[in-house]
Amino acid sequence: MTAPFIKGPSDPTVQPVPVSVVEQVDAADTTLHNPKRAVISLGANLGNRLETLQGAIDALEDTPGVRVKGVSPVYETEPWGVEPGTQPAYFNAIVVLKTTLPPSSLLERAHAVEEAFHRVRDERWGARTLDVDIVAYADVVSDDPTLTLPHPRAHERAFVLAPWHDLEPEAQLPGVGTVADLLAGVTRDGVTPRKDLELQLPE
Ligand code: A4P
Ligand code: MG
Repeated sequence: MTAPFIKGPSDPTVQPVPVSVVEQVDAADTTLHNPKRAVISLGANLGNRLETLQGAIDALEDTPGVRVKGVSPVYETEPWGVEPGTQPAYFNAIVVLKTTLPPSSLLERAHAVEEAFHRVRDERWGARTLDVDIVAYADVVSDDPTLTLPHPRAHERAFVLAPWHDLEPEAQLPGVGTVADLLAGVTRDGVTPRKDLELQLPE
């Protein structure tokens, strides 16, 4: 008489799940339970800049695990880091969101939103239809080059600090200082509020 066929842990027909698959599943499941605050900088200097910024805000809101909480005024800004007159002016704005995504997933999403607006990454600081940077994520401080937090150049850029200060006058750049103090220490030359324009908070 043969033994009953019982599927148990020692059953040779049950394949162990490869470690790589387990890791992938775990990564897909890394959402946080309590939402964190993140500050995003948007910049556009090609095409219909206002439409692009609004599209980016709407795309962020359409992301599962992301809620847009605040949108700053729009600034028209001279390109930073390039020869004057070689690139069109930017529109810049700041978005504050609450998210259950960990920082790495938020960065992936930021890149996907850039791609959706056909950003071509050719030269550093080159003209672009859309740039989506993570300025800050909760109180996280990290020098990881893939995602440096806070953004390594945010503290010296009026095109980030001015709209952020309008939206959140009490804001702090984690590990650096208050946005108000930082803004007082940089030039606002070439950073002009466009009071005639407005971005909408998604409904
Ligand atoms: N990366 C690291 N940390 C971050 C972060 N906190 N947020 C990595 C977003 N990305 C981060 O970025 C290069 C790499 O940075 C990414 O792969 C990411 O993993 P990128 O967007 O591919 O290239 P980039 O934006 O051309 O370069 P970079 O160095 O990020 O430039 P910035 O600092 O974003 O500056 N002038 C005005 N007036 N307004 C602007 O908005 N923007 C830039 C871009 C230059 N001049 C500007 C403006
Ligand atoms: Mg960038």
